[in-house]
Amino acid sequence: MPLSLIEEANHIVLIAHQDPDADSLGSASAFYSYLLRTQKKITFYCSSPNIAAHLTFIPWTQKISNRFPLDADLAISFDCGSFGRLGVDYNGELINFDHHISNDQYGTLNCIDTSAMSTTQVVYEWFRSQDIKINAKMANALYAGLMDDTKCFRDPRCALNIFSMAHRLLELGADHEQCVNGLYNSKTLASLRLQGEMLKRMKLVLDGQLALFEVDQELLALTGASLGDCKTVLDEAITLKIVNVALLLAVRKRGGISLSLRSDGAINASEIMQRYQGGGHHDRAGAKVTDKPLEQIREEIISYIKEEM
Ligand SMILES: [Mn+2]
Repeated sequence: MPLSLIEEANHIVLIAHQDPDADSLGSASAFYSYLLRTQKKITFYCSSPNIAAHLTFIPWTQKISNRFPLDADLAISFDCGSFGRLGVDYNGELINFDHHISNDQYGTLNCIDTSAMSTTQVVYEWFRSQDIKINAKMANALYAGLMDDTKCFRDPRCALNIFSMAHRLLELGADHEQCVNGLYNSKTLASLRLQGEMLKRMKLVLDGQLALFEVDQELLALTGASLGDCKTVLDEAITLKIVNVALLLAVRKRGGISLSLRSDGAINASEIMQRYQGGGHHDRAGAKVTDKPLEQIREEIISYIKEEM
């Protein structure tokens, strides 16, 4: 049980993954609030030095440190599908809270529900199973992760349990307006400019079923956007009626190619990304490749997609 590991620990580190999203930060944040009730030392860790400004409405993000404490005797990771996503080479006791289908169970204890729509849902269910009181701060953090991972409840798999959870969290004090404004009304001009350029350059292949995007550092410099800004365009492309899959190949600053794949269910994105040591979910996944040129990766992935469709 996670509870006994937690009870025995003195210094607990909560880990959000590299380049954290609202789900990873929200689940770690809710846990941070919960652990404040104990007398333990807590560190909120993330290896990425800068947290995106639009996510700083999530409670406790100002406490995040990118230095991993040496005296930690328990770490809890949130939304990290693989050990590499932790961004730290820690080999002590580790609880792994996650919902990625590709999670490789790297924890001492793994609390993984691949049917959950967000890691905040896994944490919420765990709090409920332990009769842990959820205060307004925790509710807001859990709600932010749920909202982000369900694309603002637009995911077709949102069922009654998701709306019940949302309802309950709102009753407990989650702030819908703050979450919507933080997650959807905080775009930068650079990211919108980038989206425009990417859509202009989008190629439709496989009879229009695959939307293909390629981004290099020049395009990022031209628009002033970051690599992280590219992914939202994939979600736009998939809303085209004929498009079932969207693929992004982006050249990274320090070499290598960053891959992001979105599927409307036609193919298993996670399986394809696992061929490149990446992973994720059935409908969205990613990987980083350093040993192959972009052209080769592009052609390989197109043929994998073709096989599956
Ligand atoms: Mn997630």
